[in-house]
Amino acid sequence: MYSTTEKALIASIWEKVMPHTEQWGGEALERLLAVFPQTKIYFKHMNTCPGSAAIRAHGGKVMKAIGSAAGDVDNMASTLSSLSELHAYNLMVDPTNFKLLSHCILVVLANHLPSEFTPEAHLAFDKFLASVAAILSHKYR
Ligand code: HNI
Repeated sequence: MYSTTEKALIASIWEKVMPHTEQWGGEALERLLAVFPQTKIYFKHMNTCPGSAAIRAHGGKVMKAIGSAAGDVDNMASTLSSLSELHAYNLMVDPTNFKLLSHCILVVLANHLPSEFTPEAHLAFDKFLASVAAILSHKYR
């Protein structure tokens, strides 16, 4: 459950991300692969070198999916349901990796939004990303 304040914080951070989904999503995924190189195993079919266009484009897709959840936090589970099936049944991504990606996304937001990313916004967005991760991991149970 999200309070009105948390929803407002998530919406206001998302509003700032929206014009940069591709760029910032790409940066988050690039950071994931650099800082946690064990995650490269899932992207063997792509060029995972720093600056890879494929990784940048994929990061954009991930960030857009996060945006669709941020637009309606009360209905995230249904918004993300097909992605949950994809990650559990087809891609078989170990759920630990969702936490690592969430961390990288928070770092990218803090980098780009030094004044807006207050401790309160950080807390609300971290809670939101933890919900996204929980939903994407749900089908493993
Ligand atoms: Ni993820 C495909 C969203 C975390 C590995 N992933 C997608 C797609 C979206 C997406 C959107 C594209 C689906 C399509 O084309 O129909 N991924 C998300 C979200 C999160 C997430 C919202 C968490 C916040 N994915 C992760 C993590 C990994 C991961 C942590 C592995 C470390 N995802 C993949 C792989 C694909 C993928 C691999 C398929 C890529 C391809 O195109 O072949």
